[in-house]
Amino acid sequence: MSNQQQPWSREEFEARLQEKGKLYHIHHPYHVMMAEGKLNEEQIRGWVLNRFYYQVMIPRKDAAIMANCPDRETRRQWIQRILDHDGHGEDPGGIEAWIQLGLACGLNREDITSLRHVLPGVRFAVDAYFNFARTSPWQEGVCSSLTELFAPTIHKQRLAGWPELYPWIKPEGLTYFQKRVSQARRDVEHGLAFTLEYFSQSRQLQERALEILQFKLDILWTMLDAMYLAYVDGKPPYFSVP
Ligand code: AHQ
Repeated sequence: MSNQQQPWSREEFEARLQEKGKLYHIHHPYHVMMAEGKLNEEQIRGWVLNRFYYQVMIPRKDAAIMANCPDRETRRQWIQRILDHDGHGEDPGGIEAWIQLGLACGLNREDITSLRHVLPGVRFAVDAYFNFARTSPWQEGVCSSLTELFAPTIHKQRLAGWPELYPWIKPEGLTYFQKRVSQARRDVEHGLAFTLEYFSQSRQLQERALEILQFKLDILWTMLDAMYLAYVDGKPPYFSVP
């Protein structure tokens, strides 16, 4: 029984979390095609339109974690994530920056913000993340954000590749990715330190942390599965119904 075993050392536990990076959505065919410049304008715009639902739900997910969290010190840290996305003072925030990405890809604001183009599979995956945050202990919500261990790489990959691969996208659209490189690093510093500490109380909790990270990896992968079927395979929902 795993809960009779000793917890892994912090190093071993972190190594097992990091090892999950091999399942990160940077390896999904949709992102591989994106990084190779193989996506057409409709496939890039479809990705921007669908990912907008993920972006607008992130601050609500973070607010749900805060609502569940009685620990003031954690809330003082976590509130920054909401400000990063919703904006604060002069900074319009990441949601507005994602809209700017959409405008730079030739979309109009209403197409993006109406969410009318969000695929059912993307909506279900994102809502699963939001409902997980609302209904799980706040500590599990903290752990679930750790896919950002692997996020700086994918943001840097876009910043490096898109200007040449997708010259039709206005360069100011990339501001979102630029901001996320440092924000993700800062988020992870807090999230990883907390996870290594809290979940190391037992081997069972450490295994639970890996299970939570896998759940979040599944969410990110499934979002792209829905987009691949719709925009690469040309099989959007109900395509087969005359
Ligand atoms: O833009 C992203 C973002 O704001 C967040 C918040 C964080 C979370 O709380 O789960 N995860 C995340 C991610 C963002 N971008 C994704 C991408 O590929 O552009 C990566 C994603 C993540 O790794 O969870």
